[in-house]
Amino acid sequence: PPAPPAEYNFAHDLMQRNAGRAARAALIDDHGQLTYGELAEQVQRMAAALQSLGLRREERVLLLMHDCNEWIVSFLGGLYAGIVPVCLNTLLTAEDYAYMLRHSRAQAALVSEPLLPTLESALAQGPHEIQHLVVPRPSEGLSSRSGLPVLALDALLARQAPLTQPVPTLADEAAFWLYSSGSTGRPKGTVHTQANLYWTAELYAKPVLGLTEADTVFSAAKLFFAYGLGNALSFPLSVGATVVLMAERPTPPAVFARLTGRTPTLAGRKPTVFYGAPTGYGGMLAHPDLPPRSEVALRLCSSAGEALPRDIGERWTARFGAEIIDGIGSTEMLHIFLSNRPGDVRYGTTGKPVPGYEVELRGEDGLSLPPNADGSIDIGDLYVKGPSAALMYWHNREKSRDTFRGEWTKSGDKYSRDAEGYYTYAGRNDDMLKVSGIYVSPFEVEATLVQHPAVLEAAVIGKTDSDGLVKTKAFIVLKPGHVLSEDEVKAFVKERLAPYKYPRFIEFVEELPKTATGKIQRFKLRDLEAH
Ligand code: 3SK
Repeated sequence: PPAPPAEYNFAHDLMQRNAGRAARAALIDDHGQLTYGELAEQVQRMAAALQSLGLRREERVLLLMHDCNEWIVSFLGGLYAGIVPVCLNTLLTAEDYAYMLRHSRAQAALVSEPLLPTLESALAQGPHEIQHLVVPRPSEGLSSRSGLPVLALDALLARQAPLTQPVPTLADEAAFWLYSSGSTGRPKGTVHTQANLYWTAELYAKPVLGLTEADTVFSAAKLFFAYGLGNALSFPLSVGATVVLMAERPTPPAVFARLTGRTPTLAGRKPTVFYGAPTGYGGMLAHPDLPPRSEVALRLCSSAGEALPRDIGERWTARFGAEIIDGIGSTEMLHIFLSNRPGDVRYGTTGKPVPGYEVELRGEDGLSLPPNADGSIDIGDLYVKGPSAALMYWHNREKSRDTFRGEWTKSGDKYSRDAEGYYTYAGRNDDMLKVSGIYVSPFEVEATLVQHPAVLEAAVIGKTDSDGLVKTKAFIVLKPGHVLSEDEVKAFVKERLAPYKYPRFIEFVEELPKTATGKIQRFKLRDLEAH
């Protein structure tokens, strides 16, 4: 595909591509539908609305919403006006948001009403520059204890004249941020350009997934994840497809209702493409209400977030006929760069590099590992090169330098390659765990566990369950004379961290294995689990 011109606005590009599809359904959420014509107009009104609130090009606006049509209107409206949406994970705590408010210096927040109380606690925790809160479909008389004005998104849009010309942004201009978490330290504000959205759609969605305007797509992964953003925004809107959006958690019953077109707004329309994560596929296959093949219309499924166990892929395909295309991407590369291909799926592997990207396996000396005589490559650190890499982590030179190395980006994953060129996941090279496709730092969970008055020490590792999926396990040493139940431990963590970070397995032990200098030897605990 050709590189976009130096002056390039992704939202405007989408409008031009879809100019001939004004009457076709673009978005269907829990409340209703927006056609491509309506979407374009709303985006232009949103751009004007953000400007009317005093936001200027390159300033940031927080986007903290459950998936809905307004999420996409807000994101694209920001891009159209050169205003930078900072897309936040809706599952985090007030402490997390307080940091992001300070770090991003966002000037306004677009927030779903159920998330407002947590954001208000964050606003109360320290300095921030938020001047307006904008809420889609607020309840009557909604106000904020922060004292900031609360504006109803619909009314705000209705007052604007659409901005008919986009702000002339550059292809390389900072367009939006996603926060990425690491094993230590604060989340990193990953800054992406206008062109990066174009590249992931051109290199992955069209040639690998073969998305077309005939598709109706549905992503269990939410829009605030890089995976969900491509799945349910940039990919389908690049080809004129229809997107199904769901605000609630992707439980098996909620996903089944969409796959079978059974919600009131879908009225029988069934997704042809579904994107999920391995835990979600495993949960659905085990659920008693799993629909029969005749009730769904899937032609293709996608998986990312963690390696898809072979058995889950095989059972899903046996049930529905559709293959699951497993791939790996990253927040830093915006989407998938190594992937299986429809018609060439090797379950248990992550497939081959996506054309347009190059990958390299490097040894501990940082040099590319040479292939063995049969063409295979032993386990090494995965590096990737491609046009959708982020610019940097905002205000974090050290971590930016460590990850973005010239044309190459360090993924933090370990991989091997077989003689036929298929890549297989071999773990992380930091201590990060991926649980249900979301990063969890064992150190953060340990630091929370030891805050409990009965806990002396704790160590957290990943434990592979019977489906081959990684779950967190905590080993806990109690203070003498104290007792604690597993449920109490789980509740304690859930109250203090984003709830998905709580340990799924708990074992109380007398002591933890340590080095002579007192460092916890997590590898010994991992070995114990494995045998
Ligand atoms: O987890 C992944 O593999 C992934 C895929 C696409 C985009 C972002 C991520 C982290």
